[in-house]
Amino acid sequence: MIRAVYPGSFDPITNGHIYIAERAASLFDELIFAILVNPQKQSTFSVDERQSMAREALSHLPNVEVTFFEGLLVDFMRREQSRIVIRGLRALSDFEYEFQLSLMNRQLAPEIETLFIVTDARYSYLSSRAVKEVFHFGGAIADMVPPGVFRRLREHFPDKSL
Ligand code: COD
Repeated sequence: MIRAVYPGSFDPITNGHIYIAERAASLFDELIFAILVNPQKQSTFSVDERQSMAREALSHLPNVEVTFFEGLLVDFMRREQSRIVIRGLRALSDFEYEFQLSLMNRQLAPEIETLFIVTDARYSYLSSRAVKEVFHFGGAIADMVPPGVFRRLREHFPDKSL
């Protein structure tokens, strides 16, 4: 049984994240969608909100479990007995950060491997930050996020609702 972990901030989950989760879920027996709780970093949505949006958006994938973690990813991986980290790549600009992250994790835990899944062209411009910014300035984001996230954004920022 091979279990992989797809970690991220997912603040909030977007259609790009869903695409990567779908592809990873088709490759492994189990996929843990792991949301980072970072007390040092202000997030737009609480961990409970991020979890519930992700659970709703990934409910069509029976082998995906949504959870959260604090602290080092490698410690979480060891607790979950997984050696595979999944990350998504959009463009060359992602590469430097992802490369650094993966080498740092390998330094901390040599048994862990990072696997990259290339996004679909439809989602190559999508990020959680950009979605929130577009929404904030009144742009249309309904095609970029699942319906539950759109709804939560409207609840979170009622004065910005389209
Ligand atoms: N299409 C495809 N993939 C996408 C898209 C898209 N449109 N948007 C984002 N992605 C990918 C990202 O490239 C990333 O691989 C993943 O989805 C998650 O993205 P984010 O932005 O939600 O998550 P990050 O980059 O903030 O996650 C960083 C971690 C939480 C993994 C990292 O900070 C971490 O492991 N922290 C724990 C502390 C630790 O262990 N530190 C040591 C390593 S430095």
